[in-house]
Amino acid sequence: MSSTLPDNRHYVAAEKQLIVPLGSDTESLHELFRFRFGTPAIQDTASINVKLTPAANQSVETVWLTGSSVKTRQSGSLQFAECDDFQFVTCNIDLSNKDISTAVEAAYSEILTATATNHYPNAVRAWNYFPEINRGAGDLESYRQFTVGRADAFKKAGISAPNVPAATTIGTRTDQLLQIIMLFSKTSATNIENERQTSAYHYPREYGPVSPAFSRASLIKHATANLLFVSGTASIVGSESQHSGDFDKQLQETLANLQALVSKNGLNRHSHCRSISPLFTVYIRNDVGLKATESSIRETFGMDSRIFCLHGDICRSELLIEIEG
Ligand code: 3EB
Repeated sequence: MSSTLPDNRHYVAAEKQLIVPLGSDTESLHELFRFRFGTPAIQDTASINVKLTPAANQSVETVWLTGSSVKTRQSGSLQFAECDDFQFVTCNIDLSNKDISTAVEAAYSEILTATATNHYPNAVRAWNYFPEINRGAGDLESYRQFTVGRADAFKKAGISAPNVPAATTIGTRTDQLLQIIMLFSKTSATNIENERQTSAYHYPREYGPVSPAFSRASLIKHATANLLFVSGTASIVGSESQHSGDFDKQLQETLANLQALVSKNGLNRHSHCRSISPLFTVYIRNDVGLKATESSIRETFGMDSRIFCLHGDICRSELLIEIEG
């Protein structure tokens, strides 16, 4: 399927978001992959119906475009969508009667085994969505059990820090479904850490039996564009959550983290003569602060920022907001 690229520079809180128009004229863009949030479920190999609802009750889709042709296929429990440079791999695993760490280990191992020998060797980005992320106490909390399964699979695949991908891990509120979306690339990525935050893969023991296997961001320097994938970012300084229960302060701390990440690495958009409007996905526990979030992001990153907000649970129960970019 091909589509043309509208001028989306001033597109605000759109139903459709277009990103990654990689180095091609706008006439020949092809759809590589589509995230659907809160839209009627459609089953095909090049999209996923994520079990999160948009906060403003509009339906939202994120469409990834490429200049090269696209092939899709299915193998085992995995779906693949591939173009010249990138490959999306997705799975939907029914968690009924399953232990989350075992299910995650199996899913990640299937993905990493299937991709170990293919043409897209670099794991750039992962999105993980599953229900009841904060259920259970201490090390038995679902999120922590998730990190155990993920760590086992990366270890078996020989992928270790700092080479773990950028990631988002968010709790859903319906269905017993583990949804994993991974992006692989031919071009190698440079992983980036944040000087305000301890690397997640170095978090101390108190935050779980294993440290979470993800990088703060992943940068691909492409012939025609630099692509920066920023992990879900929250109100954490060092390794400690800040401003428990205070939405506004958490929002400001989160934005300070995002800004530190991009400015320290010379990635702030003003250093590029040609950059597309940044795209932010915001995950919030409830609607408190929705308006403040949109205006603060625009103040910090530009009025043309494209923002959409989803209801979801953050992996630490005291955190109310997380933003990826
Ligand atoms: C944090 O900074 C907040 O385990 O995949 C953000 C992004 C968070 C990804 C993950 C967790 C993950 O620790 C939580």
